[in-house]
Amino acid sequence: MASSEVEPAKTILLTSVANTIERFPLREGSFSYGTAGFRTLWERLPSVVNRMGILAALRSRAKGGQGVGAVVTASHNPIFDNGVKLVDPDGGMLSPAWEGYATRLANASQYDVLLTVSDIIEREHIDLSTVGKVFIARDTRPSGEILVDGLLEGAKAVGAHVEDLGVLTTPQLHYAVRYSNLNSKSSSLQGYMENIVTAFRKLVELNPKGSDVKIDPIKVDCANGVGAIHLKHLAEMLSPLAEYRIYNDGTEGVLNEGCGAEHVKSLQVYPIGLDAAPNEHCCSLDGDADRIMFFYNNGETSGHAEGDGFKLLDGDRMASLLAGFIHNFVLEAELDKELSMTVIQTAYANGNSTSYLTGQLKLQVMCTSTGVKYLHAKALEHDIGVYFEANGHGTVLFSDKALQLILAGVESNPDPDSSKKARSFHILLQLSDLLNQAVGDAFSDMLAVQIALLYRGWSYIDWINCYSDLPNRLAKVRVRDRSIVKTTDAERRCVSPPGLQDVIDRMVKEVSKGRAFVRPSGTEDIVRVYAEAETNKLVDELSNGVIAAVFEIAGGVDGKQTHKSSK
Ligand code: 16G
Ligand code: MG
Repeated sequence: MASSEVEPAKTILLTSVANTIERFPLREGSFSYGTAGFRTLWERLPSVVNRMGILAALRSRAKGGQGVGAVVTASHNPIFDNGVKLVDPDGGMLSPAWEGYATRLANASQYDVLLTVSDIIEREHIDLSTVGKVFIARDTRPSGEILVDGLLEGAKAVGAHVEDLGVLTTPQLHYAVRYSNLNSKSSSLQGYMENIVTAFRKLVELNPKGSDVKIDPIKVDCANGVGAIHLKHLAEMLSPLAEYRIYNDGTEGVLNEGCGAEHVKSLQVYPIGLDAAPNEHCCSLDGDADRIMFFYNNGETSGHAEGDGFKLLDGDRMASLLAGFIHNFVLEAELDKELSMTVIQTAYANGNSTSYLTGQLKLQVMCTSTGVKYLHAKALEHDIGVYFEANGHGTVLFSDKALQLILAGVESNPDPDSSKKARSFHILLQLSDLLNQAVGDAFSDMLAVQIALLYRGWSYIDWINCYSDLPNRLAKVRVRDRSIVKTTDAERRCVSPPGLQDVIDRMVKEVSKGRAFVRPSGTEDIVRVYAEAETNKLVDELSNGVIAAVFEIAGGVDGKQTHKSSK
């Protein structure tokens, strides 16, 4: 665009921004774009969501008009909350550099919005002759529809072409954005479904035991959320090959109330309404279906009625199952010398899962800070990056180099039955299709786990027997100002307030297999305290000791234990 045309174009854009933000006035500030975007009571959000429409359109224009996503969801939060998160053109999380703009815009007065938009245009050298493209989706929250209106208006005000994809899971939106820009797969919802269904079917056919196999039916708690809608469709497409029995589908219960991945993980109890007979395969999705927890009833009674026999298989278990499964085919395809493979975890990963991955499976393991964006970024540095948070977020990423080598292997070995090596190339190719390459996805993770168990002939009991978790505790402590708690070394060490880490170090040293860390939550106004040790008694002592130290040194207000992993 000629420079003489720039100023009029900018003036027109700013006028249009001024008009839209006037319709969605800021009532109060103090918003911060965290690991999950913005998330709070929905009534606080209309102005924020409208401004995120503006930012999404600017981001798209800054990326030469590539598609950008915006999803309205509050994941596992209560139904009266909502949130908004932006998706970059590669289908991943918004670039950290732009998170600052998001926070600035969300808190700006009407006038400052215009200044901020103008500043973003300058700093990011946005060519105002490009046209932006924004994909919008939302979960099933009743407030979603109202909020999407503001999002849509904001994006349109900045001249973006907007495609409202309706009610989708968060990973479906990430997928749509990624493949709208890559053109290598159909980015439509139908394209998403067909992609995973085809990969799953082919993987069943490639199973060395033959395609005439029985896949264990699975009971799926959908948290009364968006997962139910799309799982019904997926289940129809996969019937009668695999059977999904859907619970908490939203027709009666309330979103995330007494159910969902967060509920089963933190309380270690069955979701409401799902009756798990001994050894039946079960799982729980969260409210936007980007994380999953597996569980079963081992038939033992413990006197703890709600959680009798409850056994959880969390993100660490998915990491160990899928990493071992995939590594096996990398070895058989003789790609291990050419491809780097790494498992990425966070400090919350149970110590015994890490020992299993490094000791038994001989895999490299790395640790990053909490939050999908950190794990995803680290996974991208490797040819095969397996990343999972203990809370069930995660996927497996394949680099371009890995995909090229796998494809070349398939092309030179078109018959998968010709050798073990040939079959491995075919299996790896289908796994790279099945596992969502944009972000962790409860659907593709569920299907990948089913495939791994099928190939191995394993039940959940075999899976859980790979290793036993170290007893661990997770607690919340409310402090006067959680921003004084600062960490380093992937959140494993605390550098502020002074003296806290020394106390933790002294306590950890006293305890066999002890480990503990403290970090400020990115989603709640609290500090989290994690501890693990060889026995329940030791971990209780360690956890209580660290909680007391946080109280004393970081200015505690109140605290409680929220999760016991070993009953
Ligand atoms: C968000 C993150 C999740 C992380 C969690 C930590 C995404 C999509 N979600 O839910 O990865 O584990 O925050 O919460 O990145 P915390 O900071 O409150 O412990
Ligand atoms: Mg979620």
